[in-house]
This record gives sequence, C-alpha cells and structure tokens, in this order.
Amino acid sequence: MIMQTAVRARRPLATVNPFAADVVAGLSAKPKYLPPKYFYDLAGSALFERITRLSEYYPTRSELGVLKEYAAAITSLFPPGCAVVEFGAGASTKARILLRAAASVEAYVPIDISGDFLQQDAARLRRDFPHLAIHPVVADFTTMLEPPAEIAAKPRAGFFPGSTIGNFEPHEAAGFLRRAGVILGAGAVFVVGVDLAKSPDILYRAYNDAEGVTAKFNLNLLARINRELGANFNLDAFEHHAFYNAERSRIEMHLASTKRQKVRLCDTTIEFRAGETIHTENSYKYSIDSFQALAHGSGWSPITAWTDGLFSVHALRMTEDK
Ligand code: AVJ
Repeated sequence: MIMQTAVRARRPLATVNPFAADVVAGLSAKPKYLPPKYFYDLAGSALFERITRLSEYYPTRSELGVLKEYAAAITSLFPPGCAVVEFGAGASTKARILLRAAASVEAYVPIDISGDFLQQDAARLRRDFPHLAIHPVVADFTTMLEPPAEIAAKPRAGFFPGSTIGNFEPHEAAGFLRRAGVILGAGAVFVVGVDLAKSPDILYRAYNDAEGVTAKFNLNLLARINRELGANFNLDAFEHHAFYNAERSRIEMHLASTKRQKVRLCDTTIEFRAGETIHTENSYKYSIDSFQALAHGSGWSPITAWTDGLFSVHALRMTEDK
C-alpha cells in the first residue's frame, strides 16, 4: 500500500509567525537589527519591571512623580464625560493616578497586545473603579484604526505614558500621533509621556546599570529567540552595548558579537563578524520644544507640558477633525 503524505499549502513565514519573520528579516539586514517590541515576553516584562526600580533608571519614577503632582491640572483638561484611551496599557499603574483624580471620566479603554494581562487587570480595575466602564481592547495600537464601538459616542482623552514614543523614529512618532488623532477625534486631549534630553552621563547610567539588569533585558531577546524559534545563540558570546548618540538625541542599545561566529535559526545561518552588533533599540530623547514641534506637525496643538527637569508629560489638543 502506498502511504499518502498530507500535502499542506506552504504559507509564508510572516503569516505563520510574525515574530520569526521579523527576526529573520532583521538579522538578514545590514546592519542587523531587531524590533524592541519583542523585548516584552514574560521574562522580559519581569526584567523591565526590575529596571523601573533601579536607582539609575529615573524615567518611571520621574513620570509617576509628575503625574501625581499634576494629576488635578492634567485631568482638568479632559472633556467632560470622556473615555480615557490608553495606548499600550500594561498594568495601568499610571492611568490609575489620572482616573483617581478625574471624577467626570466615564470609561477607560486600555489597549494592549497581551490579552491575558489585560483581562486580569480589567477585573481589578472594575473592583477599584466601580463607577467606570472598563473596555479592554486586545490590539497592536500601532496599527489600530478606530476606537472601540462602546465609546463611539463619548469624547476622548488619550494617554501614552512611559516615553514609549521614544522607541519610534521621529517620522514614525509623527505618523503615530496623526493616527491617534483620528482615533481620538476632534476635541480630544492627548497626554503623552516623553523622556527629556539631558546630561549624557545621566542617560548613560540609566541604560548601563551597575547590577546589569539592563544587560540581561537586552540579552533576553536572544534567549527568547532560542526558546521560541529554536535558534542556538550562545548568550556568552554577545555583550550589551548602550550609549548616547548625541547627534541624533537617542540612546542606542546593541548586542555585540564578541567573536566571529555562526548562528542557526529557522533554516538559515546568520554569520557575525567579531564586534558586529545587532541594533535592538533606540530611545529618542526630546526637549519640551522639539516634542511640541513634532506634535504640532502631526495635527495636535500643544497646551502645556509638566516636568521635574528629567521627564516631561505633555497635554495636546485636537482642535479639528483630521
Ligand atoms: C519602555 C521604551 C521607555 O527606552 O527607556 C529601558 C525601554 N530599554 N531600558 C526606555 C528600556 C532599556 C524604555 N521604554
């Protein structure tokens, strides 16, 4: 008897596993790069949590301080009866500060790609804010096009904390702000957390902590590729490099190969020269003025910015339909 082999249509890698496709594309490029959004698997999110508590890593502490100090002023700008839409919500620690200060907010819409986390957090929010309608949305906020139907009739306040916007190239940040304007609509306020350009020493230390947590966070990207894609990266043969590129006003993170080596991954071989790097992250730093100029060029009117001198929280208004 002749055995029949199941014939399966070959689907492109990108459809089967976008992570695999992005990794192969990034490591085949010159120079090599990997998208920073892949830092945040379970292990990476736990490492980032640790980073936010490091003495050298000021952004989280600074932003929380600014939000707490100016919560009343920030939320006084929200349209009455609005829905707060948070882009990339995570554990919504920062949104809670605003939600506690804003009596007239009617709904909270956290958007995140991680569904499990979002549902758990929604249950806690419903308990802590019983008067609020909580509508979690599992989506990639960078590709989202419209607000969820539940808040279609409500005016909106957007919230994008954490200087996540610094991971985008400035032209991508402009594109995101423009799309967010479409989602949030006329009359909306947008509260955006943006890390400030400052002394290169302070910036350097924030991404080169003494305990080496940031190095672990960076290297976890290779560990994740090994775990999920069956690659054979030797983590001992790569080093964490982070430095301030003053000309482009950004921190760059790289993983540098300590020697000439080959790595197997998804049926391909990736070759490294000694010292060759994978560019894993940019973290752009702005001045208050340079960020306001970027926002203005993306259809938003800057209203105010609050700062502790290290980190800024901007309020922007969408004055007309874009
Ligand atoms: C979450 C993108 C704001 O750029 O400071 C922290 C990520 N990378 N340490 C940042 C990060 C290394 C962080 N953002």
